[in-house]
Amino acid sequence: MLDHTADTLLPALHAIVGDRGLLTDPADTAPYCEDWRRLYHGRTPAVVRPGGTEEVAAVVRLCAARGVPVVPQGGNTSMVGGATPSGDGTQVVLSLSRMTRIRAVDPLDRTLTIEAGAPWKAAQDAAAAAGCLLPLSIGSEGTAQVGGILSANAGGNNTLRYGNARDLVLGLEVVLPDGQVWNGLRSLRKDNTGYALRHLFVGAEGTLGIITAAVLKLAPQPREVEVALVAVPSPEAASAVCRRFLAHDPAAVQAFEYMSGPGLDLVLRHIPGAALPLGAPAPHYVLVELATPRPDAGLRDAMESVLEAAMADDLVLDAVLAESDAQRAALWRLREEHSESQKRAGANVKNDVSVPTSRVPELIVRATAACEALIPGIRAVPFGHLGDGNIHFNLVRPEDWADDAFLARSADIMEAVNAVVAELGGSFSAEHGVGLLRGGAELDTMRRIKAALDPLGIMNPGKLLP
Ligand code: 2HG
Ligand code: ZN
Repeated sequence: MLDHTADTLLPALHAIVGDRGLLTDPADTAPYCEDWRRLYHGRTPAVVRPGGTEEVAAVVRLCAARGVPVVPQGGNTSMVGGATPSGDGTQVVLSLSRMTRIRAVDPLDRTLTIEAGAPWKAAQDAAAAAGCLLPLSIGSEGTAQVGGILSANAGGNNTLRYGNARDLVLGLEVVLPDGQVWNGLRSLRKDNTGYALRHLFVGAEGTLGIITAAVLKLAPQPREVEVALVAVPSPEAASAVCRRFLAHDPAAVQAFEYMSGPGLDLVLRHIPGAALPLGAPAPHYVLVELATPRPDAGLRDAMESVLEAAMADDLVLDAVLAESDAQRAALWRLREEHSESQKRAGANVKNDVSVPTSRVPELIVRATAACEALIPGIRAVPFGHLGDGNIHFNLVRPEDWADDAFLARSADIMEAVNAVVAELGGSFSAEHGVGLLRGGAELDTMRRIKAALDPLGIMNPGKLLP
């Protein structure tokens, strides 16, 4: 740790945020220095927890004046280390977790104005209480915060219908790297006044400034919802079933998720209470959710007729439809517990990749073969958002390997997966953030934007840009 940091920075931070807003004891700061996967480990002289936008701005001004790097952090659920400070103990963590106010809900304009530290679930609940839906839904929504979800441009389960986080943002309030506050909390659906600045900060992982509040776009609340777990013989069949649902009624497909047989098996083995509600295990599964605000849509008939026709064409092996809210939650749990069950099964390598939706089956088949050729016994457990082309191509270590030995092969494994992704015209970073593989004019432009907004390079250094 730098001497000046300990001697004069901490009192200066304390003067801004007070006792409640400053953690310096390593026992208190430790949880902020490690990521959810426990893969990234950092150190920090202080975690600051400002109580409002002006305090965030004052902290950033102070850090800018002293050249101290700032790592913004939300619920700390990143799977790619986006919010973990470096190991040299020089970076201050700025946690938004005290800024949880709902500033406004407007059911007429269908907007929600909310502070960045509110858990996403609180935002969803506020929308629901006003008779609206905040569409984006992800497994970590109880802990992940608004600012983190926007900074990672998270996707989640409903992207095929409503888009990703970026598509839900109408306006932002941002503390810039020099401590200025940009109040862009507009709720306009059309606003062509120059560059769309808000889109710079969404997906920027806090490298250009700190999002402190947002205006989010809401949707009508569904009146009817149907969920089915469907066993399918192949990834190709999974994809074909998705196309059939979309052809039947694109406006009703709320989620279309893929799970591999081995992936679901890990959930059944490692998650207490998880059970397969089908007669026999299958090689592949999909989870379909149909939803509509229409009162008369007949979703149950739609679900049954599409599945029956698909079964007659050998695209579906078996299916179960949820008969209650509890069953719907139990089916979704089989999908949402994939990450946790993989964590419990041993070291794993994650690849958050996307390809054009039509090429998902090829991705699954080819990347599985490539990884199995590389490391016999490796457990390929791909799953995710088939409907929008984003698959979590995760690999768990062979049963008899040590975690460290497996993690030492991470780069080889990622290379094998990414070679397939590249051939299919995909991206190796889809919805989890951070990754950047592009070069040339694209990378050059990004570097210039970074240099223009953050000339001192204090905002979340080392993330996003190599
Ligand atoms: C999901 O879709 C998340 O459940 C987590 O994006 C993915 O664990 C993962 O790799
Ligand atoms: Zn996902």
